Amino acid sequence: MENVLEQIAAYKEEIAALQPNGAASLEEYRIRFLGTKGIVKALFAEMKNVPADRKKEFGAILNDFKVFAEERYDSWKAALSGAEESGAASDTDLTLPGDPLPLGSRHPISLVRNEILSIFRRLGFSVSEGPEIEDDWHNFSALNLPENHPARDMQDTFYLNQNPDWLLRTHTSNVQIREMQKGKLPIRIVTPGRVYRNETISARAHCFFHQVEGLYIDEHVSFADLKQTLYFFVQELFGRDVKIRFRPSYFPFTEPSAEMDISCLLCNGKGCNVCKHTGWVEILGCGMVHPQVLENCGIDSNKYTGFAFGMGIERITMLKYQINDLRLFSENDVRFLQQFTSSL
Ligand code: 2U9
Repeated sequence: MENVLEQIAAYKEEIAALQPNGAASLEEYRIRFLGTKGIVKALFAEMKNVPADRKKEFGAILNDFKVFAEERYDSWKAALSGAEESGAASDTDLTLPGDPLPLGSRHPISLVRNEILSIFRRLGFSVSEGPEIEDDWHNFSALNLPENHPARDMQDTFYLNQNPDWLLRTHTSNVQIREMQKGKLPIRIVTPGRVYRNETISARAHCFFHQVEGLYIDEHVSFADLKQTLYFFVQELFGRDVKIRFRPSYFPFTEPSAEMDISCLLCNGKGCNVCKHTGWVEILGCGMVHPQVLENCGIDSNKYTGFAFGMGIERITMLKYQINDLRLFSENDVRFLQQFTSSL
């Protein structure tokens, strides 16, 4: 019996020194001490070998030990489940880096728009935006396109059923008109945005697309300022080797008007399918703001002059990334969209 008492004292010391550090070691403890084939059960089985006069004393010591072993188990278990709830001491290693979420990529139109805006920001232009649903005056009349003007036919328009004076803007020039009406000069803005035209959808045309237009109005603004600004712009966008040329054109809102070509990026001006063997590709339209447009917005055209330009972002994106079908931009096919990365 003395041996057994010594053994119980040793077990008590062992248990006092134990610190199970997870569910697995706690279960190991339970099986070893409290299980049906465990130490406590085995010690109770020793009872039959204890002399009758010491059974009471042995029983009390054994009971104490059993209660001690059970209490230890209960308190460890409680501590462990509390710790698991707060995330500690579980099998999860919280110091491991998390599983990365799959990152999307920017739409190529957004990438090129951001690149264009960043170039003009560096030249001192600020970005201005306005409504896509517009009234006839801000979209047409103020821009020298009075009712029944043949130039209105150039841009087939979506009108709203509720009110034939309302339409989906056909260009972002409505933003410039609204800015000019505020009467705060000088003005140096670029206006990115979505525009709408009633066109049959094909590889080369769509019923909506994106533009960036620009406007600079101050005293003494000249066509030379326009040329230098746009030259800087294309060199930044396409590289230092790009060449430019201006061709005379006609827009009702600018006079004189021009279209600007750049040397073909694919064949370096030698002639290919993209430039239709001319060596040049058109990228934007521009001109000096028509004095009548200035007056329409309350700006004194004797004192102020300005230049304006407009470009389709889809067209520039197609040239930059050699994309041959406009419809790819609005189909949201991830196999197409995943191919574009940029820091902007
Ligand atoms: C104001 C005055 C003048 C903006 C201009 C163009 C020439 C032009 C086209 C390029 C391709 C439209 O997207 S496109 O189809 N734009 O050629 N845009 S000058 O002129 C303005 C704008 C606002 C107050």
